[in-house]
Amino acid sequence: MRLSIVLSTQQTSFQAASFSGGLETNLHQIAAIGYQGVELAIRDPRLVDVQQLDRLMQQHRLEVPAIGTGQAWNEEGLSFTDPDEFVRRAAIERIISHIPVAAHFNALIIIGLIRGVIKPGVKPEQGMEWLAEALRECSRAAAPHGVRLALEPINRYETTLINSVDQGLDLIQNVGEGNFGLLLDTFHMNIEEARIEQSILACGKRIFHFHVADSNRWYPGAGHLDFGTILRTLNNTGYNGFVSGEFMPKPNAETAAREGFAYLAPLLRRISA
Ligand code: LER
Ligand code: MN
Repeated sequence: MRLSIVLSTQQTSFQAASFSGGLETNLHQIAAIGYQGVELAIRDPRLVDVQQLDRLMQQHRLEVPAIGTGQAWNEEGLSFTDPDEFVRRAAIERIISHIPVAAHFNALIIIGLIRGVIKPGVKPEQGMEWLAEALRECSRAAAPHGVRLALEPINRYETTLINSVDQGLDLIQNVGEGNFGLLLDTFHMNIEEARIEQSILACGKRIFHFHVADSNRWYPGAGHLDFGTILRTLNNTGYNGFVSGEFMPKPNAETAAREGFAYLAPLLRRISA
């Protein structure tokens, strides 16, 4: 397991984007701290120069394990479960438009808040049906390119759809595509799961990606989560992807990234020794 950190390619209103804006400076800092990957939050792939990004990644020897897509919901209101079929279609097309970028970097596509929330007047069963259909369509479009999709169970204060790992596993059954799995985030699990380690084991090989923040959504080590047992359990599932820091830039982005790395890197070394 290696460490990456979330970086928004645009300025964003999302609180836990560890870094945002000033791409070159941020990549330089991230690589200098010792991270081996950078998870890119991209609102719209049309606004991104992939060749330039690729040059920067190579220059700083950084991989891109995953692409975050939630800004299309936060900033444009696109969602798989909006009552307006044109909004749902635009959300599906937006996710499909990430596929070439994801394929280029061998990254997976994160389905976070673009799943939406159940809006007034929409029956929950209808919302779940739209969600499963959209995920099936996007997974099928991504499969021939070798791209995987990972849906993130997100706590109840941010969405009404898929808060827990159990609900995520039911959705996986329902969608029924091999390239569709889950992204687990310790911040959300701390709110929704009875026992974080058990939920990690229950998800097993369907863990496609992993976010870390402490209980207070500060960098790991700043709260009261037991990352020793959490990461050992993750390792025991056979997961060997990136552990990606998604925490608030507090007291500032660089200090948070440095402290998080200083806490996690020795832990990961011990676990894999
Ligand atoms: C995104 O990865 C996340 O964890 C959510 O809290 C987005 O709002
Ligand atoms: Mn997350």
